[in-house]
Amino acid sequence: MTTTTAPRKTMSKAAARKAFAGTDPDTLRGYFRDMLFVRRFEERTAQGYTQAKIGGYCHLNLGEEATVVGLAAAMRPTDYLFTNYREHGYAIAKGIEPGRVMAELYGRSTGTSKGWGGSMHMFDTATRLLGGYGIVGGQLPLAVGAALAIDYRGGDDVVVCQMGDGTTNIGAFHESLNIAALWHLPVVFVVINNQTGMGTTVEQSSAEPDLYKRASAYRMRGERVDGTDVLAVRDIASELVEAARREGKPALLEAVSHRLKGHSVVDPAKYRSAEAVSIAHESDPVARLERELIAAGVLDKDTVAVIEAEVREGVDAAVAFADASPHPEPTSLFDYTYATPVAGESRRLPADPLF
Ligand SMILES: Cc1ncc(C[n+]2csc(CCOP(=O)(O)OP(=O)(O)O)c2C)c(N)n1
Repeated sequence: MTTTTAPRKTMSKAAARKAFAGTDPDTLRGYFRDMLFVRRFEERTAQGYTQAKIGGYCHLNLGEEATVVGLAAAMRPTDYLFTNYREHGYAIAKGIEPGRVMAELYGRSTGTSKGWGGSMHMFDTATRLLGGYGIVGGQLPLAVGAALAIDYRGGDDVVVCQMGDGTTNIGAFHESLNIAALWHLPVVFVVINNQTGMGTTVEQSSAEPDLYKRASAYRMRGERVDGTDVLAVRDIASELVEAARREGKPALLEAVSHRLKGHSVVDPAKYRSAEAVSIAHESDPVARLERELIAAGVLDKDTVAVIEAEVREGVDAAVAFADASPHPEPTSLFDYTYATPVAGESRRLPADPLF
C-alpha cells in the first residue's frame, strides 16, 4: 500500500466473514459504536464552533476514527498517550467522559483542563492522556521523557505518541526517535498520515514520503498500516505496543487515512483536488466498517439504527453537560501556569509588579 492507493474495494460476504472471524461480534459492534461516537461528536463540535460555543483553534478527527479506536484497543488503560492538537477522539477513546471533553471545548470549568486548555490542550492524569499539544512535535520529547521515567522505575507501561505526517520533518521527531532507540525506551510513535500537513502534501514536503521508512535511520521497526481499517490498526499496534512493553523496543507506525474536511474547522480545503476529495470520501472508515459488518452478518440495519440513536443520545448528553457547566472564574487564570505555584503568585496579572 502506498499513500496514494485507491480505497479498498467492497468486500464480498464471504470475504467479510473471513476478515472478521477472529474477533467476537460484540467487540466488533463496540468498535463500530466507538467510531460512530467519535464521528458524531466531531460533527457536533463543528456545529458548536459555528454557533460560537467553541472558540480558538479546533481540529477534528473526521476520517481518522478507525485509527483512534484501533490504537485505543491496542493499549492497556494504564498505558500513556500523547497526541497533537487533533485529539478529541483520542480523549474519548482513552476513557474520558465525553461530557468533560465537550466541556473543555466549550471552555467550561468541568472540562478536562478546567476550561483553560480548549480543543488543543486536553489533559487527564486518571486516564493517562498526557495532552493535547499545539506546538507541532512538542509532544515527542515529552513522550520520550515519560518512557524514560517508566524504564527508570522498572514499570511495564508503554507510551503511545501520536503525531501528524507534517511532524516527521520537525527536528524533535529525529531527536526523539534517536534517544528512544538508543536507550531502548517503551514508546510507540504513531504517524497519522492523512496526506497533508495543513495544505501541503506529503510528497511536496518530504524527501522520503514513505514515512515509516524513517524508522530505519534509527534501527527501529517501522510499519505502515491502512488507518481506515480498525482491525488492521489494532493488530499491528498491539504487536508494537507489546514489543515495547516486553523488550523495550520502540517503533514507528504510519497509519494512512484521509481527512474528510479541512485542516481545522475554519479551513474550506480548496487546495484539494476533486479526486483527492472523492478518494477521502470513498475511504470513510465509519461507512466502510458499517458496510463490511453488515456483509459479514455482524450488524443489520436495525442494529445500526439502535446504535446510532444511542450514540446521538450520548453526544446530546455531552453537549447538554457542557452547556450547563459554569465558566472558570477569571481569578483562576494563572492557577495552573506552574506545577508548584508560588503562594500568592497565581493571582498576579501580566505586567503587575513582581514585588
Ligand atoms: C512548531 C510549529 N510550527 C508550525 C505550527 C503551525 N501548524 C499547526 S498545524 C500544522 C500542520 C501539521 O501537520 P501534521 O503534523 O501533518 O498534523 P495534522 O494537522 O495533519 O494532524 C502547522 C504547520 C505549529 N503549530 N507549531
